[in-house]
Amino acid sequence: MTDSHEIVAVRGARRWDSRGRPTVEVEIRTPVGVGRAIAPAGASTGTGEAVDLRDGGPGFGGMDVATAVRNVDTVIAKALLGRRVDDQAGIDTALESVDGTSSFASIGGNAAVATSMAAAHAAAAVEGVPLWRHLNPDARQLPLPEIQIFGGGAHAHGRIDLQDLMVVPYGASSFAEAVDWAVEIHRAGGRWLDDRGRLAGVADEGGWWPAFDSNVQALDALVAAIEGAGLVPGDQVGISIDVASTQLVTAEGYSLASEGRVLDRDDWRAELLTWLSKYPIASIEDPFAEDDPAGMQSITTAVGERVQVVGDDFLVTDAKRVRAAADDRSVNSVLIKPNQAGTLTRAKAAFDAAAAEGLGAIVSARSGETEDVTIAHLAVGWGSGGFKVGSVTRSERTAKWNEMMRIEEELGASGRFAGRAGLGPWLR
Ligand code: 2PG
Ligand code: MG
Repeated sequence: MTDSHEIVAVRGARRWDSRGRPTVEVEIRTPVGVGRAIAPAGASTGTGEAVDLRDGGPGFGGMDVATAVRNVDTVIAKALLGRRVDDQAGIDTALESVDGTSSFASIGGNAAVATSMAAAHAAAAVEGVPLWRHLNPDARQLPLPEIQIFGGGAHAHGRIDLQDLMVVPYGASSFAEAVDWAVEIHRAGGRWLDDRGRLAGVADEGGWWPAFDSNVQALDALVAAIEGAGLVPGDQVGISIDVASTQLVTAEGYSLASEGRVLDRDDWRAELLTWLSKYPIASIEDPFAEDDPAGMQSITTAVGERVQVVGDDFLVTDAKRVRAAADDRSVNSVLIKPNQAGTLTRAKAAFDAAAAEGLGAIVSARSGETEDVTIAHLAVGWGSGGFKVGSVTRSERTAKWNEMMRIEEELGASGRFAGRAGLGPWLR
């Protein structure tokens, strides 16, 4: 007799992401449960990430995923059929063996992560519980959201150098209230731009695409937006920026193209420290490039007890890199993106390494997303302090916020909003 946990079907399909690019969906069936997941995709990717398999050629800008989908239907299905769907580690190891590279370059990181997440959903479905509860029945914490107000960098054709200008509403009393506040801030930010004729559109993650003259003007506008929403910057709501500075590196140094300035490492550090002292910035991500650990270390040493310093491209959700960064004290928090790792097991190992080393963690979406809400469940099930999804517009973003609000309602009185503690243990 077939076991209710036995994988009886694995199927890939091409779907569309929020940038109009093809992506991989995987569906996994057991006799009693179905799990489905869709791979996200980054734009500002770190070189150490799992690699998405794209077909090249003339169609869809070379971004098609026919080969990755075929891999799901053939080699991946063959490796997984008959396995227990609740053996996440075994499934993820099987994906690694089928692939044979460290970066999933052969089967595709997109095929791997969608398969790994689909298996988790199928296992939860067999048990008849939500994924977060399957991951940890005792989970209680709702994470602190980082919510984008203005988008820039690689997500807005470099109109401004900073990639993500976000808010962390740590003074809110619940996750839902934190989103309420962000919506008002987003509205006030839009009004600020509109009044000055500086509203250029919407960036990739749903934040306003502003026509600012400088990065500092963007920070001024963000402070004004928080105040415009009737909230107190630094007291109720902090600013969070993702510099994504690997994108800024040129042969001459860190280039602020929107301001026509190139800074060497010392001047760049001084510039960042000025921003961090003048503005209520609670969190800064990738302030130095992925290959500049000394830069990361220098800023963490300077501000690490009052500002969350996050490694994204710098750590690419890799447990080994997380442990090395903890030894160097080059970050105090880690961004966790399942598709950078390629499997949930690897992503969880990076998350666990952060926790074991006393670092904070933020489960994060990518700039290319879909209706898939897996990360909301991972954030709660794993006990993440932070949760980064993008802005409060566009359904691929609101799908995640809305799912988190459902989880908060399900937890009811037993739920606990992380608030300021979501910024990680260094900042208590
Ligand atoms: C990041 C993410 C999300 P991308 O850099 O943190 O903002 O962007 O998915 O393009 O890497
Ligand atoms: Mg980033």
